[in-house]
Amino acid sequence: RYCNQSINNPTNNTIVLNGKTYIKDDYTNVTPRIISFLDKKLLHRKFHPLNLIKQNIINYFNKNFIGKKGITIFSIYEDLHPVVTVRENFDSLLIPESHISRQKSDTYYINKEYLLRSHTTAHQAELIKMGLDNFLIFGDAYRRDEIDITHYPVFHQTDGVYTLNKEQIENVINSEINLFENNEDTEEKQGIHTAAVTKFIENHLKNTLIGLSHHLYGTKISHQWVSAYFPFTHPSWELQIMINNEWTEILGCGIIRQDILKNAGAGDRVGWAFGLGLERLAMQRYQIPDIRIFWSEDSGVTSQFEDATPETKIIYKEVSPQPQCINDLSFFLADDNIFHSNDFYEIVRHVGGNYVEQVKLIDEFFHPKVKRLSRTYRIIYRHRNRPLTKAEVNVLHSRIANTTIRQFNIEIR
Ligand code: FA5
Ligand code: MG
Repeated sequence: RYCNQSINNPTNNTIVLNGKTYIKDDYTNVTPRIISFLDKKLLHRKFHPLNLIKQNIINYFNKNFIGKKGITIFSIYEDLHPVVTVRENFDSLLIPESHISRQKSDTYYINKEYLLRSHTTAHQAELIKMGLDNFLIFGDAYRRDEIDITHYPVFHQTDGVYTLNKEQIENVINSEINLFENNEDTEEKQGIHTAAVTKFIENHLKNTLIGLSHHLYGTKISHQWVSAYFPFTHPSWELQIMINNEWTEILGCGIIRQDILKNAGAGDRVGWAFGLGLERLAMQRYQIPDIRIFWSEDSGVTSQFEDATPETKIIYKEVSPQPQCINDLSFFLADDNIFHSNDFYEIVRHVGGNYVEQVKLIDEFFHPKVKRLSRTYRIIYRHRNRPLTKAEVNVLHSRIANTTIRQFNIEIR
């Protein structure tokens, strides 16, 4: 895995991904840069905003869909590899041969058979075939898209699928229902579905997703359903919510095409599916202004989400483009003056002012020989408008040390 860069050089005619070798052909358009994103795994990073949103969505489904045995009925998939077949990404979802998303200009192909999934929906048919009735998929998706503050060639999606058979629906509505008939498709429904079952799934789908948006944005938001088109659902809708006085699309959804269920061996079931972009949700929830911020390793960004839970209200603060200057301060505390870290932070704030971006305790231990408590604080200096010189940071750092000596009688190590 770690040698992707050297293996995937342009003179070589193979690409190695996840231990598997692919032979390049005239479809190949993935670049080493795009391939390098496969190892980033943002959704798995603790305290990453996308991970927090993921947890939040999982919490909603866990809370609202408890089965007979007291456990959630949605299985969760978050480790499915993003290299999939053309069949999985397109054919299994009834996406026609001529659809524009299949073009080399829109999708990252490994070769004519394999590609980097352009949506997490790519796994839907396969999971249904495995016998799963209800599931959520989380993963990275890849598209040769425009690049602006809301689009990036690599982003993250969630798909949800919920299916039931006749008996399960009858248990819910407490009366008999016919699922299937044999008619032509209309704008309102698939020809194979009865009007009654179409209405039942539509209501269940809309209630579930309005519940999800209330869970994420609070119950005061306004929403509207707009008709949409996807080859794999009919009818289909987009859910829009009002954010800063603007209608914003947050997800696409619809009633699963019965042919997909039939082909996957679940023709006796009916159901709904939805798909949403996680960056879009996170940008709204945390007021993150630019999609590139999700890829930042700058501690000025990552520290803002540290120790957060999915419920924590965080408003993202813009980070200075100036370089950081990191200085540690280690000292022994006086036996009779074990002060609180907040008291030290007060000194840093007072002396360092706007030159300090972050300060935190990074180490504390009791020294067995000298029998004294030792602490190390890390201070990250960064000015918003200009780079700092090492010399001026050293002056500030000494001033903080001297003030702490005077106030708490510490001994610098
Ligand atoms: C889909 O991808 C469908 N698979 C969703 C779906 C699933 C519908 C199941 C019905 C049933 P769409 O192309 O609209 O739909 O993408 C879904 C979301 O992905 C978008 O709303 C957007 O939030 C996000 N997205 C798409 N392209 C990008 C991009 N380049 N950068 C960031 N986010 C993107
Ligand atoms: Mg869309």
